[in-house]
Amino acid sequence: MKEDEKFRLKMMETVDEETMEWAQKASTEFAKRMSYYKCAMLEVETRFNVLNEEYILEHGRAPVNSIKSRLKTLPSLREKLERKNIPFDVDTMEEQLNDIAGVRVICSFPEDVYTMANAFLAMDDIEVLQEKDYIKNPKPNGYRSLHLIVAIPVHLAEGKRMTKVEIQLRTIAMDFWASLEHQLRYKQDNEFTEEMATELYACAQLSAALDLRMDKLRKSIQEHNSREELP
Ligand code: 0O2
Repeated sequence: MKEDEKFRLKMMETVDEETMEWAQKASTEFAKRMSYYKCAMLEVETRFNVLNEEYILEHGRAPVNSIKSRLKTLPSLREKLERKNIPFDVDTMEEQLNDIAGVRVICSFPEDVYTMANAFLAMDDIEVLQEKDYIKNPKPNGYRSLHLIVAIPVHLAEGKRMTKVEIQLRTIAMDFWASLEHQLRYKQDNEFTEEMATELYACAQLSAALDLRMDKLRKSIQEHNSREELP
């Protein structure tokens, strides 16, 4: 199946009739804008893959464990616009929403998160629009990640188009907690009680402690190896 067809099917996967009607009103322009977001997302992914390769060559280990990308689906876009009281119009959508394209970079160690983020942000054609460091300042529920909103150029036949992408950088431990927390919070039919929130917060503390411990271990292995290499 061609990439375009796969993309179209993915977009339509969860769409109900009403949403389809809503989307069709602006279909051509909408599809065009979504394809720019897809290109921007691929561009961000490629740049992190390149940084990862370069790091492997220099240091012999991979700072990036995996990269996940997603385009917001039509129902999710519509829900967000309605929640924020934003009328559906492709220009307004582009102006007001920062997370239509999202890339999640899962790193091995906390230090890798900052190494990768800094190397990416140092690229001279990237515009940083927003930075939220939930690693240095975790959310009250314990959520940790580094969030960046950037604009990256997409080179089209008619010229360059700066396109917004939300990038979330986190460690494997941070991702493990966030994925399960998201699952528990959204899949739960029952009320989310104070006790459950406290337990989740305790798990977040455990995951942060695990990150610190693994990082310490990495550093001591590195120090040990460099001592061994001394003449
Ligand atoms: P999805 O499906 O992952 O996209 P905004 O998006 O600007 O309206 P906000 O709160 O200012 O909202 O943005 P923020 O704090 O940067 O968080 C946006 C995204 O971070 C969320 O997107 C989640 O992916 C993730 N996130 C933030 N807080 C939490 C949390 O407590 N738990 C988990 N598991 N993820 C979190 P969406 O749109 O919620 O969902």
